[in-house]
Amino acid sequence: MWDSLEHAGSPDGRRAGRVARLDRGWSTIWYGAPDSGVAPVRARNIGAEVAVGDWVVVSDDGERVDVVLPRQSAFMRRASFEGQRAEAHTIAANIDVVFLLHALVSPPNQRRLERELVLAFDSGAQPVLVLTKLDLMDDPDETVRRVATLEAVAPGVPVHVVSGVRGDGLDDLRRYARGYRSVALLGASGVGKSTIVNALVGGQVQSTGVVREGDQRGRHTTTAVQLVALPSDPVGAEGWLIDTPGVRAVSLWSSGTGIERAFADVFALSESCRFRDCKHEEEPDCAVSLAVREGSLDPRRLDSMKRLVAEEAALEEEQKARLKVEDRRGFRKRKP
Ligand SMILES: Nc1nc2c(ncn2[C@@H]2O[C@H](COP(=O)(O)OP(=O)(O)OP(=O)(O)O)[C@@H](O)[C@H]2O)c(=O)[nH]1
Ligand SMILES: [Mg+2]
Ligand SMILES: [Zn+2]
Repeated sequence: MWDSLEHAGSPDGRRAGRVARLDRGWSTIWYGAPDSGVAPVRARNIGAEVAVGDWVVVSDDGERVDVVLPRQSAFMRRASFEGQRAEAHTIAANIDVVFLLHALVSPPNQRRLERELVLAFDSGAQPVLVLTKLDLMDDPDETVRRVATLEAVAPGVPVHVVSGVRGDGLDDLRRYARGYRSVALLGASGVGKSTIVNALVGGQVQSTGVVREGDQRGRHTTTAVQLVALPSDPVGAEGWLIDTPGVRAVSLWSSGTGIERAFADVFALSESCRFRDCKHEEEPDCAVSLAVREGSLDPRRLDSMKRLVAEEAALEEEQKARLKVEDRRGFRKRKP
C-alpha cells in the first residue's frame, strides 16, 4: 500500500516522505507503513509551512523540512479569531475525499454543513456527507427526517448513513480510500470521527472519547491531525485516512468556487434572473425570490448563502488591505 510513498518523487531526485503529524514545530514523516519496519523521521519545520498530508523532502543533515512538494489539494479554514487578521490554517493537504461527519443523534445543523461544504469544494477534494451513530436512532421516521434535512443543503453530494460501532455502511466508506487515496474526516467533536477510523482500520489506532449526555457534544479527544494507514483488505481498499480534531466553528477561508458549488441550486436559479448582477433582494423578475415565494427554495438557505458571500467579500477586502500594507513596507525597506 505504500506505492504512493515510493512514487512521490522530489524535483531534485531526493526521497520524499509524507507528513503524518505535527507537534509544536516538528513534523513526523513517514517513508513506509508504520508496520513496514521503516522508521518515521522527525524534522523541524523551520520556515516551512507544513500540513499533515504534505509530501516533503528533509534537508541532507536530517534536521529540517527542506522542500514541501506542491499540493494537489488542501482543506483550509480561517485560523484567526474575531478582530485578528485573516490567516489561513491548512488542516490537511493532498486529500482526495473529505468526509463531512454529522451525528444523527444531534439536531441537524444545516448552516454548519453549508460552511463545511464551501470549504470542502474549495479544497479541491470530493465532499461526502457521512451521517453517524445510526445505531442510536430508534425512530426510523425521525432518522429519515434528519437525513433529508441535511441532504437538502448538499445537492449532488453522496450521503452515507453509518454506525461506527455496529458497522453499518462502513464498507461503502472504505471504498473511497481505495487506490492509495487520502480521505480526511471532519466534523464537530464527538460525532465519531476516530471511532470510524478505528473501525475501518480494524484496531484501536486513535483514542475515542465520551460525549455529554445532554447535547451529545464531544470533549475534544483528538487533539492533533493524524495520518492513519488503512491496511489492505480482501477488496483491496488500501489507502490513507486523516483524523482531525473536532472544531467548534467553521470559519470561511474561501478563494475559489466553493460557494458556487455548495449553492449550485441557487446559482442555477439565478441564471433566470432578469439582471445578471441580481442580488435577489427587490429586483424585478428575480427567479431566486420567486422560488422562495413558491416554496421551492428555503429562505434560510438563501440568507445563509448571502451571508457567506458577504463573509467572503470581507475576507478578500481584508487580504487586499494587508497586501497593500506589506507592499508599502517592502517599498520602505528597499529605500534606506
Ligand atoms: N452508539 C454509537 N456511539 C458512537 C458511534 N460513533 C462514536 N460513538 C461514540 O461517541 C463518542 C465520541 O466518539 P469519537 O470517535 O471519539 O468522536 P470524534 O469525532 O473523534 O471526537 P473528537 O476527537 O473529540 O473530535 C465515543 O464515546 C464513541 O464511542 C456510533 O456509531 N454509535
Ligand atoms: Mg477523535
Ligand atoms: Zn435574482
